[in-house]
Amino acid sequence: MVRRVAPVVFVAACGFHGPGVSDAGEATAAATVAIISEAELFASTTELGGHRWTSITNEPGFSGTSYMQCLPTNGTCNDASQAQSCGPSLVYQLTITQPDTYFVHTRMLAHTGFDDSIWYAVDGAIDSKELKVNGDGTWHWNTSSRDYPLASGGHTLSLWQREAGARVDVVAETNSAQLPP
Ligand SMILES: [Ca+2]
Repeated sequence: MVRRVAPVVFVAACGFHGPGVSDAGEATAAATVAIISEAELFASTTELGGHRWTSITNEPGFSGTSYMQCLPTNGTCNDASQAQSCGPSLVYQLTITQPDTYFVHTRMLAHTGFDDSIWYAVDGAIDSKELKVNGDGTWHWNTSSRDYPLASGGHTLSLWQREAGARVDVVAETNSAQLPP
């Protein structure tokens, strides 16, 4: 089992040269920054529509101490614009130290096409495109279809039920579409 302490800031500096070392004419590759949090280490959560996000350990392969599952397993919130009034939420406070555009990633597991998606928002703006994984019974990272310009400081990542039964293990923001490490 992989264990992570959240929030974790991982900086992978590709092609970074230390002080006093430089190659004339060589462009400096941008560093990849990843802010990662175990899903179970949320800042706040709400119950709504008879559903709640619950800490679960049934599915092997999760990281940290558990994953969060939207229970009970019946029900959908198909309209992104009504995500906040339809289903329960999970909220994370992520601190950005390097201003850039950031993608959202969530590590999820689904068994069918009926428990494989969630809604999300960065700083309250709900994306009309859900986060979704294959319903093959294994953990996968997925990536938002758009990125967000984020200044230094605290930012809110919110998740909501789309399909009841959805499972979320880890959440992350990175300044590239590359999956978190
Ligand atoms: Ca976890």
